[in-house]
Amino acid sequence: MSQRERSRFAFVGVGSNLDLPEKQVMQACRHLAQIEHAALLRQSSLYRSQPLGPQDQPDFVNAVVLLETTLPPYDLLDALQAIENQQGRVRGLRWGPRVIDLDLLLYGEDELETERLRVPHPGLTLREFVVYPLAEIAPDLILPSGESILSLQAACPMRGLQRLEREA
Ligand code: ROI
Repeated sequence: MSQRERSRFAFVGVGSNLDLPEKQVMQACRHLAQIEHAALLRQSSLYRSQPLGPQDQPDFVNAVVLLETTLPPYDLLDALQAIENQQGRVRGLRWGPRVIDLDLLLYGEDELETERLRVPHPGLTLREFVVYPLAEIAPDLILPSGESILSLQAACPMRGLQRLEREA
């Protein structure tokens, strides 16, 4: 990581429901750990979750990671999209199945609202597959709105979310 610029904490949501989802999520985490000018500080367990959106698609595997980075938000987004492309992401149906999906959930305290990027991620507070892994790796987190992750978790139904045991 370059030393001159200020670094930020960024949380990234990882999801997959195609082509061996657990493997895809683990591979994405390895790729995230290799982004230049970023360090992977924490990685949640993997979670199996029911699809949000059309139900005629496989369950998802989700995780959240914490990065510390000096990359500005759009450069980080470029890096996330490069990983998606590398893992063969094809942009199909809006809420359809996907090999890998990387969402920039939070970027420091920033609130960004542009065509390309909305941070905090608009679905964050309502998605159990984001809220629970976030609370696992950052139980002290306070969102830019002032809400704590633990209060969001208390209000968020699990909808069948299952934490997967780590492989030995
Ligand atoms: N549903 C779940 N459970 N997990 C996801 O990561 C996910 N991602 C999506 C849609 C299709 C909206 N549904 C999801 O993009």
